[in-house]
Amino acid sequence: MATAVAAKVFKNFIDGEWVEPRNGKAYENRNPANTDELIGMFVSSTEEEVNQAVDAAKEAYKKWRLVPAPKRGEILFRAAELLVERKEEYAKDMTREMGKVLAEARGDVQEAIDMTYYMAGEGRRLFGQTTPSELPNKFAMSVRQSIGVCGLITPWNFPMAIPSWKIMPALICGNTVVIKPAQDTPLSVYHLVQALMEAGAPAGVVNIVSGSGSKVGVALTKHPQVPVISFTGSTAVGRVIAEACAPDFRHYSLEMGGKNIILVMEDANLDLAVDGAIWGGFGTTGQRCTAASRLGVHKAVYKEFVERFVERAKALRVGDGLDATTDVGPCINESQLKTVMEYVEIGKNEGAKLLTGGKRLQGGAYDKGWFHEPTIFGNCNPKMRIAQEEIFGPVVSVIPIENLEHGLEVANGVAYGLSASIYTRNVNRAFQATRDLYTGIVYVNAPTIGAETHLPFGGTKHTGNGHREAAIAAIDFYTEWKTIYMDYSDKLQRAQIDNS
Ligand code: UN1
Repeated sequence: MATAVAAKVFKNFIDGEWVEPRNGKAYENRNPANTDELIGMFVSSTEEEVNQAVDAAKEAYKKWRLVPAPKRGEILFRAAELLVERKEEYAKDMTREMGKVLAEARGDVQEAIDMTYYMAGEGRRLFGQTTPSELPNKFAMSVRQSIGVCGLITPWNFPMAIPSWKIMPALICGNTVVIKPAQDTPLSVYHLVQALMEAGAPAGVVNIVSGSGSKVGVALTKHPQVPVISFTGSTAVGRVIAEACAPDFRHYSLEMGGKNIILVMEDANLDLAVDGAIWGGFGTTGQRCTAASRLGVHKAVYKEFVERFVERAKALRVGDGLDATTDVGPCINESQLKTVMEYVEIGKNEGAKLLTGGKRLQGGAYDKGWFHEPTIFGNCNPKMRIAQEEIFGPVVSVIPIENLEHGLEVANGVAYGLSASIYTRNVNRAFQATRDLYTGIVYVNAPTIGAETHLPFGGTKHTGNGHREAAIAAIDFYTEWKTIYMDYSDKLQRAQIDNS
């Protein structure tokens, strides 16, 4: 039975208004830790709603692009202040709709706060270059120009942080946005947008169209008035988006899967490495693109490390993220839980050694949610599917390694390249690893998770398509360079000819 609490009906947010869907029906958003709890009803929108939102964003763009960037920054700054005030409330709602433990939900809201302040500050920078011309009486510079309506498609695992990574840089650069939140976590996007609107973002600058990837996502990616698409999600969907964007040269940024490794060398501080492996592997129930789903452990410390790691994993308390004693929350939904269970079977069949976990948690309150035991497979061959494919759940594959060279080969021997880490006390090895790990992010003596908003975020190979989120890198994606030559000589000056 649905509880009466917050069974609120959310409409799409278009042109500054909550609008009745023209065609889309409502769907339920339930708490993954307790599916009796209905978080709210959201619109399963269709192409019609997308068109309406894009029209609004296109109209709003005409004025927004001309608002001085420092003024846009002031709006972002006020939005950040509101998020600070509401952090606890928004974090609790996030735990209810997504399942991650409250401390992590607070971190998620904090990441959105950090990004919003950071991009607010960018309003007074957005630097270009000025440089001497090769010709006399001529001036040269480059400036950033906004692009237009950005279609943003965001995932459920960082329900507020990742939307902020896309919305804030898009806005500060003078673009307008239509965002499609993940179906499982629209509420956190509504909260984020609420803060922006109260902070003074004009109508139409940010629009929300909720619903499925197959309807809303597809409609956005093929809309001729949406020149920019930013997507975070699976590699399979990213490929579809790339194909949809290619024919008319739409800009698209893809943040996709990961199969991140922690290398534990024989000289590592093992206590620290175990802490890192637990946090990296089971934080957010392993549902991070940056999760440490592989461990490469030097054979000299393999036995000892694995014993300690398994013991710690066994002690993790799985449950409702709002309960202060919970370490690991549920999987996001039934289908994700099934994927985890399928991979456990795959691992067993491949001959990996199940060291702990391996089962769905059942009985009592567990029956109302999508809980799975923290699971560790040992003695994995790096070519096994559980050591190659992204699982996105609480499953870690441990691979014995011979030495650093072997560890690096294993680390780089996957289709993805998001994050990697090495635990060692040898500075030479640390530098060699930072040089030779072919990933977008490398950590030394820290797990594979924990990126900060003022540094570029993203990955190589099948993780991304060469763009980065966060930091100045995001500004590069949401603007185009315009190079301006100002000739004040009053005569024709031919570059490369008259001055040679
Ligand atoms: C993700 O895993 O999808 O670095 C994003 C981290 C977080 C962001 C993760 N700051 O783990």
